[in-house]
Amino acid sequence: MKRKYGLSSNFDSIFALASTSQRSAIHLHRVSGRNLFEIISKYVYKPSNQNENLNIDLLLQKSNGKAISHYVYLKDQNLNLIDDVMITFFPAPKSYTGEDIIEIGVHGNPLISAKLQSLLRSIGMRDAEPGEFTQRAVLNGKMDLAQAEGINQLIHTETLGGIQLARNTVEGVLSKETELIRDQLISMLSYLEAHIDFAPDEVGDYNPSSLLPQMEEAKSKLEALLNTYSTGLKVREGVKVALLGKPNAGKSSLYNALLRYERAIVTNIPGTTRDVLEDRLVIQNKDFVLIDTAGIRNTTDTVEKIGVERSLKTASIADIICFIINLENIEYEKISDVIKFEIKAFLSEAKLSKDQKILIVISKKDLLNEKIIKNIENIFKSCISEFRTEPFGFCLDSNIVVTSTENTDLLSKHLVILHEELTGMLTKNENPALISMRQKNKVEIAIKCIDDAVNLIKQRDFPEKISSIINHARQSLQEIVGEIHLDNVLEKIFSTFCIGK
Ligand SMILES: Nc1nc2c(ncn2[C@@H]2O[C@H](COP(=O)(O)OP(=O)(O)OP(=O)(O)O)[C@@H](O)[C@H]2O)c(=O)[nH]1
Ligand SMILES: [Mg+2]
Repeated sequence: MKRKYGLSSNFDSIFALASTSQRSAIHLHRVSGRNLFEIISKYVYKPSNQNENLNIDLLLQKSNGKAISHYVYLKDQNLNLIDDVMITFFPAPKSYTGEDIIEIGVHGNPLISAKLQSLLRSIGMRDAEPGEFTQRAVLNGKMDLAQAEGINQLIHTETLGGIQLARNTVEGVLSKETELIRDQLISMLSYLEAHIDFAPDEVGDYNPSSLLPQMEEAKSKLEALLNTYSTGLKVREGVKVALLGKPNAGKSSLYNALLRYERAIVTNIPGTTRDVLEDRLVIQNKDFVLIDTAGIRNTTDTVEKIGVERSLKTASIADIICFIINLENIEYEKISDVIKFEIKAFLSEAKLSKDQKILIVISKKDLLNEKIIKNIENIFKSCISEFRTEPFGFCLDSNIVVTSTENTDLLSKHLVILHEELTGMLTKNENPALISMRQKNKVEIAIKCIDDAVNLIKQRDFPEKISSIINHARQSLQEIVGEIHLDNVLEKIFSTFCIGK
């Protein structure tokens, strides 16, 4: 049967163990190359008659060129049995790489895998480099470079959010968005090129300022795309939630309660926590990194002092600060002053930035009287206007949460809301997101080029110059999805892949 092979068909056949190499139920080996089925057919035997080869060609004809799986006996050149295996044939071009692919599932013993691999080597195949299967898929037009990066992230990401972003990229959401912006640039280029090549009576008067609105639009789309990188990092790595406050506020107790196990040491001695603790936390499929810190106070204790410095450092890198206030044993009339004093002291010490969120959490609810619990929201509302004038007081969430360690549902709910505010639509819809530094750099170059082009237009510079710089922006966007001519760039990208992918 004649099959179409892609660009990479001049390459040799490659193989790799695509699953774990540890002892396990199955070891899955993957082979990709040209005319693979013919080569391998000599070693594949029918289980019903172990002296008769399986007629792969006939099977593929019956399946109309679709992938087929078979239970077979695999023997080496000396007719020694390697293993009874499940083998799947994926004919070119409808395979992952665009070449013929064979997947062989042997019993998951490293010795059996070694026997299979030595057979493959002895018949002229070689061990694949990391990511080489996907590289061939890109070369054969099965996917673009951005999608390939999505595949790599799908495997490496450690969060549910990361999986969703990677999935969107694999589905081509980012590729489509860059294509749309690139098309806009191409339409500007065609206007400029027309005026370079033709006289005004043929193509109308030359008025490059007419391109400015389109340029603004392309730039704002690119800037929105650029922002998805840092937001995407929050989604992928988890939104950082730091529990901060004075000693004994109940930070470590809430840390344990949210994690649902006794991770941090809790005592009634103020200054118990000295170091920063970090753990992953998932609430309603949202990924967080929960951080417990040492209580902030003036202290002469050397170790505690270092702990406090670390707490303040953590405050500066957290996405959400849960500022914990303990109102245990505070008279009702003094509550407002205590809240104001603690928040002001914190805001004056911590170095915050405008995109952080602060949620005020009143701890030890079970120790507070009903009057406090009932009126705390109103008391807080009357305080909050004062904080607006404080540096970074505007980061304060206008909500206040009263919680005990017994029931943290309300606190969790607020964390989910703040997560959504920080990550926006990125986790909700199939929105494009930049998922690698490489992609981010390409978008930054395109934005810079558009800025330069706008300046050239305003200075009434030559259309050739404007065109050349817009073309550079177009090329940079093109490189997000592919069209990279430098082999070393490709090599760098695929070197971070797993072997067998
Ligand atoms: N009744 C009650 N006690 C609590 C609650 N949360 C914390 N506590 C108690 O408050 C004390 C201090 O709790 P921690 O969680 O260690 O406080 P912390 O803020 O981590 O303190 P440092 O590590 O010293 O900064 C402990 O005795 C806890 O048992 C709560 O919701 N209810
Ligand atoms: Mg603690």
